[in-house]
Amino acid sequence: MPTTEQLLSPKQLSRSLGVSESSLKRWCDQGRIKTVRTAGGHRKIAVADALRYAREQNLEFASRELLRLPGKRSSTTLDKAVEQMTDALLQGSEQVTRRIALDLYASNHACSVICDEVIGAAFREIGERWACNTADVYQERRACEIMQRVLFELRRMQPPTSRHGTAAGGTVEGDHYSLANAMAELVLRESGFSATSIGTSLPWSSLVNAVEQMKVDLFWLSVSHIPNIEDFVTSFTKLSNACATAGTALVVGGRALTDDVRKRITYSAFCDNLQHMESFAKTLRRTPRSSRRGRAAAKPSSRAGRK
Ligand code: B12
Repeated sequence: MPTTEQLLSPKQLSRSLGVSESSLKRWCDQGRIKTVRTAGGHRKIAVADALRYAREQNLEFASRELLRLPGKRSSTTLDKAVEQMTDALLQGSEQVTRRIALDLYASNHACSVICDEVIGAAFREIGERWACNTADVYQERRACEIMQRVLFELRRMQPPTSRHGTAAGGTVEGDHYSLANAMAELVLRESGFSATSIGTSLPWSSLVNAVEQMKVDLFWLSVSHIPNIEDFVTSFTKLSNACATAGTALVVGGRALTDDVRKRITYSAFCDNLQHMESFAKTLRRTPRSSRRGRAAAKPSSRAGRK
């Protein structure tokens, strides 16, 4: 499996895309495909940039080839992929799980769709089976470990980017749910943000420090578990105020943010899922950070889930 940093020659890439080498060199020179020059003046293309081009142009088979996925595609529909991924995760098969996720990526599905509609759905099913005692605790935990690694691999496939702004986020102390947090980072990176997860189970004071010091355009908080609602609401207000002062949009999501909790807190956008956050992030892309200062967290502004 190639890494995103690995460089391809125009000849290698033209073969993957099924086009002539001269056309490919022309596209490189026109800036349609990001190209670097070696010390000797030869054009080279990073796998990540080649993949991005293939995904933009809907070149599914080229993407598969660039990822060097062997054999036939694993899944034809998202529903089938959910079924296959649930089985693979419960069986502890990292190889099959990776293959399904990368196949979807190579088939040009957005990361937000893969996360919401396949991985999220597979974990809901695993949660059901755990609740009905048809899946053991170790199977659930092992599935999380596998998925963390697969998400990291998808992240490595992405080209480095910060074209549209900066983002950071995490979960608050007592909330150990790491997958949605990693997915938020992945999806924002795909939306062109330089996004950094600052981790899970962080003290509120540290979240506030991060907002003040990192000065990002968007701060996300994933909330899957709230140990004490009163404490949560009080501490959340401090985070919200810090975001308002910094001109940072505060985006929240997660199963623990029930209607009752949401009525008591202020944020820029609540998102039911990652596709909603992706839409919201797009609305921020053209707004210069300075013009949002002082009002981002004070007023809800998302079409994805206005408070
Ligand atoms: C894995 C898991 C755990 C793991 C997580 C480990 C890890 N490294 O992440 C651990 C071991 C921590 C765990 C513990 C517990 N769990 Co648990 N867990 C799950 C499970 C199976 C999957 C959760 C998950 O990661 N899903 C994948 C993510 C991607 O999906 P998601 O959370 O639905 O998130 C989506 C949206 O909410 C949204 N979203 C979420 N966050 C954000 C953030 C932003 C910014 C945005 C935009 C969107 C967004 O987008 C996501 C993708 O669509 C769920 C099952 C379920 N139905 O969710 C049970 C589940 C949540 N757990 C449950 C329970 C009961 C527990 C425990 C109480 C068990 C116990 N007795 O100890 C503890 C509580 C621990 C705690 N203090 O937090 C119950 C909750 C029931 C309820 N009514 O609340 C569930 C529903 C299982 C069940 N069917 O009964 N759990």
